[in-house]
Amino acid sequence: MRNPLFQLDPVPRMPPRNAPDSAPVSEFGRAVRAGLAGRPRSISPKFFYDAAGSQLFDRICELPEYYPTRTELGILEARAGDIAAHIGPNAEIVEFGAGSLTKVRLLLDALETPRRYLPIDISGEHLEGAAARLRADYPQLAVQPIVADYTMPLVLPAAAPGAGSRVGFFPGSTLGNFQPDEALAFLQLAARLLRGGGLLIGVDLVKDPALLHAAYNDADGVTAAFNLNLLRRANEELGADFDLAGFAHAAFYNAPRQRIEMHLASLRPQTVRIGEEAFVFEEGETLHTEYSHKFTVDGLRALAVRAGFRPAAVWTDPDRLFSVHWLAA
Ligand code: AVI
Repeated sequence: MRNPLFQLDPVPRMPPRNAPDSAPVSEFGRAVRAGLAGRPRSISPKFFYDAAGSQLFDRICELPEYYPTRTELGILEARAGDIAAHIGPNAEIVEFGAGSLTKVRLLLDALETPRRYLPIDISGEHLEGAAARLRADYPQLAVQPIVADYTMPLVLPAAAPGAGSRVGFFPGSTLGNFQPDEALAFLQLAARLLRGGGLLIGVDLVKDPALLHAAYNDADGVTAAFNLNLLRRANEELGADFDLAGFAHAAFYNAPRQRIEMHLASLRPQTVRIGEEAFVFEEGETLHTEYSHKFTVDGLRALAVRAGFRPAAVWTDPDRLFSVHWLAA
């Protein structure tokens, strides 16, 4: 189940392993070089999701320690009727960062005569395949994929004749991977797009740090492999010479900031080269790769109000691990 944060620009044709990155510099190439040159060193989590990273993320979603996916699905399943009542008939669903279009099926099954589904994803190929499978299973539904970066202002097609309200769908706590100012900007953009309808959004809740720690430090090392895949990707696509054994996955809960932080820590002094450029790492120096912010119910609602929404309903699981909010726009 892929619901990639922030999405990738289309993956450039790959040069051979460790070949110099002589092609026009990709967004990934620019981001890696700038991220390594900056202090603190940092690369956006949107670059996790190449084909290998997306597969690793799918495995994360199945891990016993990683509760968000199954907990959110449980909420959507248990509360589908109530959610559908808030949304109403003939809805037009807009999914932000739609990935493989799996969670939306729970919603579509519960809604009364959903009219049209507009999944937005930057990866066109992936999106078309998933849309074709959805069309086959929901022949009455108009499925109209939109290949775009949903964090950028975008214009949606005019409402279909007879359509009910326009409903955004943003599951998976992907909002938590934004910086706080980016999260607000995204919600403001969504509130404008969805005026007259609303946003159904899933966000992970603040909880016992031990549970959070385990979710991002699984026993099988899948999250570590997901994190380190960024370096493998840089080697493959940019001709970098990261020694993957020279870096360790580091994930911890930053309680004051209510977020998991993921980093890659250099295990020894080393120099990494990309083409002509050299980047020196001290032992213990880190490259930041992801924030995963956690929310309180009230905190998310307050943020939504600042963005122009009216929080209308919230559903959680019995252990209050995760929350799904209906925000009227
Ligand atoms: C996609 N996103 C909401 C995941 C999260 O939990 O922040 C990405 C992830 N990173 C490590 N494990 C999962």
